Amino acid sequence: MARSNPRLEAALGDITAARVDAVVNAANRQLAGGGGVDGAIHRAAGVTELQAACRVIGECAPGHAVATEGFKLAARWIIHTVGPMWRDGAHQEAEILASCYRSCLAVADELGATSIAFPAISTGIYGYPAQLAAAIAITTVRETPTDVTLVCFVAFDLDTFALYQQLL
Ligand code: AR6
Repeated sequence: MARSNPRLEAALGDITAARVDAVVNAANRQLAGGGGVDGAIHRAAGVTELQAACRVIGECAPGHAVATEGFKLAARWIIHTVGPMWRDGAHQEAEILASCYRSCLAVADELGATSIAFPAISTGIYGYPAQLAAAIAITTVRETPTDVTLVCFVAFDLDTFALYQQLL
């Protein structure tokens, strides 16, 4: 299939309701579940099933991505990626965050997913400044060759939504 630029959209709301092939989870290295969007995805997909699938995979290093089924989600797959914990910006945070977006698109291509929804990876519990993270998210997706045709950036708060709208 010819690679062309995907359509990029911003949305406001709960990513667990996204009608896409693949929903991205902002996970931790242990894939152990947690709070924030990770907790919401586990609850919506089914905690027992998703935890079991994650246990089979084991770990995921920051900047990488792995896939499980979507279980009870409308989405067929969940792509789990581990963002950087923000320290001061001098610890490869930007490189690792960009790598998350690239890795998720690569996994989506392997799966044959053509639509994907991203949360604002690392901007919650991991403390990444939202404006910097939004710029990396959109720039990286724009620069990454992929067969995905629709990328939706799902904000959970109005400020993040406004950032995406400005950048798109
Ligand atoms: N839909 C869309 N976005 C959401 C939702 C939701 N249902 N819930 C929260 N967000 P965070 P991180 C937004 O903390 O910073 C977990 O414990 C949230 O407002 O979920 O990458 C993991 O297990 C923020 O904008 O992820 C890790 O330990 C964004 O999602 C750790 O948190 C990311 O916030 C990962 O931290």
